[in-house]
Amino acid sequence: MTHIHVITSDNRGLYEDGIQQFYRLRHQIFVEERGWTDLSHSNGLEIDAYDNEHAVYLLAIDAGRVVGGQRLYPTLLPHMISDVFPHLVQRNIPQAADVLEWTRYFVVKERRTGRTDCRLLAAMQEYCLENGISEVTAVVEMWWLPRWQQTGFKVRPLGLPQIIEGQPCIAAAVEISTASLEHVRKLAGLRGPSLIRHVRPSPSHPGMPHVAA
Ligand code: A1S
Repeated sequence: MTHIHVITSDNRGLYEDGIQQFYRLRHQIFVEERGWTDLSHSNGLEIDAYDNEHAVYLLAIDAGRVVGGQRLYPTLLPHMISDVFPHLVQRNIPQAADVLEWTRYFVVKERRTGRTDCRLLAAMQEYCLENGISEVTAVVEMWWLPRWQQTGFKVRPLGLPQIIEGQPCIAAAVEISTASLEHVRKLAGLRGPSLIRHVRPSPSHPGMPHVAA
């Protein structure tokens, strides 16, 4: 059974294997499959400057195996749009406590039937709603726009499309809302909250980590 796990600096110690799988899959998918060779590394792991204590990972894990994932990062810190793609934004780069940047989204090949994808999209909306986030920003290839429309996401372009490595790409902001969450939850076949949060046992309550949905 696949569950979407929330991994932050607080519980990362419980997920070292999952995070290593995520880095390895990112290399396989973004470098080897998608051909983003700038991200290539001889160790077969794709890790960048934003894989630090501020990153939040939402990983789809089935019986210990990572089958999909994504990363959220604070826009108040230097992030990918402000550091690498500021030219894709026409006016001000959205930078606020309630705006996160959304990157490194994928589903492993054998799970590309749409269902894991919708569960990851629902997880993103659910996590953001729970944490008072109003929108997420991302740089995407243009084919994401119809995908987002199908999943009921409201999107505002931050600038005009530009060609990056031969592909038309755009910076966009995706609204976080209960309506979007409900829409994508239906597509994912989910009836309610789905995030798993393993919490590190506190010194006063040692023992196994507990799970909160
Ligand atoms: C940044 C992303 C941010 C959100 C953070 O009938 P098809 O096969 O044409 O239907 C496809 C296409 O319409 C479209 N699509 C997927 N990949 C495409 C590509 N490279 N170029 C053009 N169109 C593409 O989506 C439909 C469904 O795709 P799918 O792969 O059959 O199934 P699924 O389960 O919906 O998975 C979609 C994703 C994007 C998750 C999966 O293809 C994947 O992980 N791709 C590699 C990672 C990637 O490119 N991530 C986005 C950039 S990060």
